Amino acid sequence: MYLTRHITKTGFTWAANGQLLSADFSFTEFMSLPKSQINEYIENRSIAEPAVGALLAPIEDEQEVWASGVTYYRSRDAREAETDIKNIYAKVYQADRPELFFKAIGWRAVGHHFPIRVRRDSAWNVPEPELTLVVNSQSQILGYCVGNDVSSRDIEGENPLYLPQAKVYDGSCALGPGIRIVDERSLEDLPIRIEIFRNGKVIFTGQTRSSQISRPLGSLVSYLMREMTFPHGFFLMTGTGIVPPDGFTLQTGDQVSIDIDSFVLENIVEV
Ligand code: DO4
Ligand code: MG
Repeated sequence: MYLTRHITKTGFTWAANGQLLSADFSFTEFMSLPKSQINEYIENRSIAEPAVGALLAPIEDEQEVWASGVTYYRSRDAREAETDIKNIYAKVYQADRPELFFKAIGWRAVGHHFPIRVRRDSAWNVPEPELTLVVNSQSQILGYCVGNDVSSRDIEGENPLYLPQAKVYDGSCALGPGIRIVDERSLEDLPIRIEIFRNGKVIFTGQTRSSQISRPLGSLVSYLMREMTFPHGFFLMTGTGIVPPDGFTLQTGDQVSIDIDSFVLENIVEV
């Protein structure tokens, strides 16, 4: 099943497999149902009318977006190099407890073809292509969307305590294009690819696979839910395994295209 959220004249509407869902579809209710009931919930609300409006981020105001850090060796390596405070990334990469941080409230996430941003007070910025889990209130992984954890490397590199400023600002969280509802096991080895275009030319490409994540996906979910309830479900970015070389920084006008198993999220960097 493929869920999408679309702009309408009066707000937004949801669709499943390209067909509109009736007005009594509630994403928050959907995110609180057991996974075994979601197909029936959707079938009962499907209208034989195609969805046409542009895509919005497949999330609502009530859901939070959380993110994981240093779950791939490449991320551990890049962070160790960007700071002179040694070992904290190497330690968290090996520790039982993962690095988890708050990324965005639902309304701040931007969707496919909406602008992303770099901070005006930062000179070193990168996109982070991340498999993003969609998790219901009962801690079941319903599926995934593509995520971009746009980040400032110099702000975090100056002092890791600045992480919230490096990670959380307008235009730093992109999600989309929709939500693929899948079996959790199918997420274990997905191809993840990024292309960055400047003036129509590819200036960076990178690839990895979700099997390179150093921890089971379920362990990220269970750590996040240890002492927090999510009555409306949540989204969890699972970390980046692709970091452009140190000389690279995003610029206004760059187009970032992230592909996870042929599911593509595209955004342009705006001021
Ligand atoms: O510790 C910094 C954050 C790392 C991160 O966002 C990632 O590994 O994806
Ligand atoms: Mg990240």
